[in-house]
Amino acid sequence: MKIIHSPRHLGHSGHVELMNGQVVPAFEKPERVAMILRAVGERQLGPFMDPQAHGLDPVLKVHDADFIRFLSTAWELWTADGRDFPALPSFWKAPGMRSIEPESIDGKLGHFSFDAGCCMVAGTWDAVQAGADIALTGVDLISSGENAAFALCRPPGHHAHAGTMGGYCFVNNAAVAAQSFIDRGAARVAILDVDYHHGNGTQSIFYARPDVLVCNIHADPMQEFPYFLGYADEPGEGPGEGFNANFPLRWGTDYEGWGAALDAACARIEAHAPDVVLVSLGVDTYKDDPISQFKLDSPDYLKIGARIAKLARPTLFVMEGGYAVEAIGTNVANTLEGFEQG
Ligand code: OKP
Ligand code: ZN
Repeated sequence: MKIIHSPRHLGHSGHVELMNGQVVPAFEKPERVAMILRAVGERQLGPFMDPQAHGLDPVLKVHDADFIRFLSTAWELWTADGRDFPALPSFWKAPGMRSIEPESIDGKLGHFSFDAGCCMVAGTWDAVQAGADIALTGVDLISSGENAAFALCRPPGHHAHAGTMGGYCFVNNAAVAAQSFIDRGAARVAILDVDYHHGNGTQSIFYARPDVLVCNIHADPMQEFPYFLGYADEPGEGPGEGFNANFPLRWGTDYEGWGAALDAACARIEAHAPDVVLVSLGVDTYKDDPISQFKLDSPDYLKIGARIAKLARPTLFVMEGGYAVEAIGTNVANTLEGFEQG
């Protein structure tokens, strides 16, 4: 399958995050992409290709214009205050406060985020735009008849809401791609999010819609980030009721439990009869992931790919998380190889 990637992600580097209250180097780092490229290259899963520029119109179909304007100007505003170090939000509104975009960059950072997971540097916005173009180029490929493609986006996207960044995610690449499929004539899309963390942004964006089914397999938010969405009793609302399905699993889950949830999610997807399946591909379910608590092993990703192939639909893989850099390449390549052989 074609693998779309760009070196522009390299600009999003040298940033930090808060881990257990301490400032640490970001887990979501450029080496992740280098390791994936190496593994998929060695196994000849390609060919590789560059993304095509699609502009911001398809991004604005799922994201608020004021949020995108903020992302595009945040670094300029931050450095205009004389700050020559990474930008990090640290103020948020409590319920009962007002939803206002302040003039101050610190106020804006809080208004447009839900955590301190979205540190910004000079090259962040360019990397984020490249990520959206990578996902949209994947849509081009599937729309022109390819059976599968891999959009190697970085940073990830599934935690980003229409107007809010968080959890390392700025623009929701999978949501932008799903909406683009609909705008190009797909009647039904299914998003299968297999990242360790619940894809709260993707769920939220499509929560009231029946055309985009969202299925999430993830760590129980009672125990794990994002804590405040991703429970089993979130079926969708209004016309979207019945078109969101969450499969929260406890810390320590291995492939026995995880694979059973995958089967259940795939059954729900088959009932939806989607024109296209979009996989939010996180491999932070891996046993040695430094920020995660599931117990999947590298061979399990072959099984995941094979099960997804059994859906027998055109499939766009969009990269999300995975922080065990030494294994991320193997685990991604195994998923794609399992799909191609399945
Ligand atoms: C992004 B993706 C404090 C712990 C919270 C946020 C995890 C975001 C994961 N830094 N971390 O779903 O892999
Ligand atoms: Zn994750």
